[in-house]
Amino acid sequence: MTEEIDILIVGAGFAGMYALHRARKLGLKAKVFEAASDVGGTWWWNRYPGARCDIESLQYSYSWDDDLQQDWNWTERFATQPEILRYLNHVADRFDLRRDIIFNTRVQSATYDETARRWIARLDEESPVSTHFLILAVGCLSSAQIPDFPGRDEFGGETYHTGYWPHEGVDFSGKKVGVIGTGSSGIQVIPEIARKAAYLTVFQRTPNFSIPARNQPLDKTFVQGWKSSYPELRRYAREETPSGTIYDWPSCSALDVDPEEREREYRWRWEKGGVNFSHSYNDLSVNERANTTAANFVRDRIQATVKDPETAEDLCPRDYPIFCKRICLDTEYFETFNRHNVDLVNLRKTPLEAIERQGIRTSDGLHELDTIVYATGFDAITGAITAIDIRGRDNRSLSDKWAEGPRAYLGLASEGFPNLFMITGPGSPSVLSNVIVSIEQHVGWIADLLYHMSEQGNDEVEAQRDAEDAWVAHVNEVAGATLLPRAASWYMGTNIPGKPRVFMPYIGVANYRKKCQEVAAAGYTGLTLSKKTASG
Ligand code: NA7
Repeated sequence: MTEEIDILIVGAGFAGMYALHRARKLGLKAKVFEAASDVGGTWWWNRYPGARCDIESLQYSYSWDDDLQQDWNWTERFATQPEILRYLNHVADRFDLRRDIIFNTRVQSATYDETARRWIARLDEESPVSTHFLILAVGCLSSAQIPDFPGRDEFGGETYHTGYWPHEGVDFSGKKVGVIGTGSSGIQVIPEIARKAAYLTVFQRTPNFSIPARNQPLDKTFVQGWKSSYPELRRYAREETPSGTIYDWPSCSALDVDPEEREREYRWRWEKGGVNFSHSYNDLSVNERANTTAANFVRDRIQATVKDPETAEDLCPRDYPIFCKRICLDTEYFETFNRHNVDLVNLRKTPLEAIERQGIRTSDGLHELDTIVYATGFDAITGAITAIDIRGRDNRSLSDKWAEGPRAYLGLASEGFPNLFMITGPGSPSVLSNVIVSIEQHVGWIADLLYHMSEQGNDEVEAQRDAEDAWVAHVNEVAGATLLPRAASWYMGTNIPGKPRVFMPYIGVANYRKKCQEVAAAGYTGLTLSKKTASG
């Protein structure tokens, strides 16, 4: 039997949980389907040692319920994965969300029935579900990737991916461990493994810029200050910042000040720790000369920290501008390479040739290992969407439509796929924002649209082709005015062989929000809202 509901939400992370809450407020029958066995999304899967958010906990949290934000007490400046998961469990209990979440169930496909104006979703084992609206809350970094290294399956020891970490944890004591990948996940997990393993070999293809997090316990007075000002701080983050996050925003160019003053500015931000460093000046992401001053500062810190000069040089990024790949935050990452049980293998000098039964072979020989940890990232932003076989009008597949790169109006809806919404989809600020701010904005905007549709008696909404094309061009134009497309990054899809090279996120939270508000105020321009007639 096919169950009939109003809204099917895929994913029970921050986005899906809030979408469920808002759907209930609209009086709609909503269900969430989640592949994991509990809530949390990204934070359910990524439980490797050292996993921690890189946005401050007082900002990386829901703002939609004041009692919730007043009652919950974050304990650290940057919350650990277990603490974020505890928070999401608390939210699930507090708002009784679990009764409408079906766990351990993956949505395999969704097909639009143009006559009924409904989606039919097929699930792992259960009967199909018919839903009026389909909301993809699948996360931007949830489709973990292990590159197709020759001999990958031949390895005789244990293997793990940071994005699929076992719940019972991993005991590295006495082990020879290899980590492949030095993005945010690698940079967080490497110091932790180094402290436990007998020997750690880090296999690095591209060095990354990383800033010390300088995590610390949160001071009660500081927290109280935030809580008492939450309404204004949240409003400011949403409406007036480029990233939905409050930093010490700069007022001038890095080139407007003399080198001594610039050094002082970089140094105090470096000592303060966190992503604040990225916002030292207002042109670091658009002006190459300005950017180089910050990159040089970080390279100098790496050289000053890492004792072996060759290792230090191997750890220095030299072939792309700083801030053009996601900046990493670390706790003693570079210091880890001063340990006697840690070795860095620069895969640019000695490429990885194969994985063998006993370890990893590079061009300079076999590195014998008991355990390999893949910190090799994700098919970001689109991977978890295209993993579902989504078929819209005329049975057209979304993956086919996106073969040359993702296309979505406002990153929310794609022409040919009516009544389907993406939360933090390609073409929205998503990963270039405090993603909770973006999630709340998307869910709120969709809820307002659904309310508007029911008031007007409409039952179908679809992005218009022209509006979508114009939006995709705009996303590219905004990105093209910055240095960001200059780096090979998962923002561009370059980490996945064969993925189209398209800059996917929209740069600018406040501008994006204004644009969405204008669209809604003008009666949802760029979208066709319609009502089924007797003739269909
Ligand atoms: P990232 O940032 O995509 O990092 C993946 C790392 O794995 C990166 O260093 C890659 O090197 C490396 N990698 C990927 N494929 C290969 C191959 N084939 N050979 C060698 N090395 C490889 O993923 P993370 O999980 O660290 O972080 C993702 C986001 O999650 C992060 O920004 C936070 O927002 C949370 P490359 O740079 O491609 O040369």
